[in-house]
Amino acid sequence: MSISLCKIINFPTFKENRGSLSFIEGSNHVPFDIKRIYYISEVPKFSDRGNHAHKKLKQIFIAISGAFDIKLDDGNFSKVFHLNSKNKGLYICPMIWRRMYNFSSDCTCLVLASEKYHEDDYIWNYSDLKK
Ligand code: T46
Repeated sequence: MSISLCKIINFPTFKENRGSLSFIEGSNHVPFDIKRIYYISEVPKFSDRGNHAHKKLKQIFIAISGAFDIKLDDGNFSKVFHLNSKNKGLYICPMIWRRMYNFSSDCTCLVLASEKYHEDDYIWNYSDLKK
């Protein structure tokens, strides 16, 4: 798996005087069937999250409010994304190391996931990912 498969997906958004509405449609905007949704919030200023890869899991990360940075690494190349829009999602394919950091105090990160939670899907050592 290559980091080049990880990309920003734009969600359709209607901005009006009465507010903004964005939507995400299964087969149109998400390249997998959604089996789980979770969200991360209240991350202290200098904390980070992630620091692992997944064997099979595909995910889309959305900064529903606030902002954070995420560094992706496929063992050969790395890339940093700044997520700060509820209208955009970052698709992450399997076998990508990720570290999320620089969370703003108002940040909530919503994650769409292709599988239910399985502890054995996690790769905890970067050297195992390289192998
Ligand atoms: C990822 C990053 C960005 C569950 O019981 N069910 C769940 O669906 C999830 C996601 C977590 N948990 C439990 C497992 C841990 O005891 O919640 C606790 C905290 O999870 P974790 O340490 O995995 O949190 P992060 O932020 O390091 O990682 C999570 C996701 O696990 C992971 O897939 O990519 O967010």
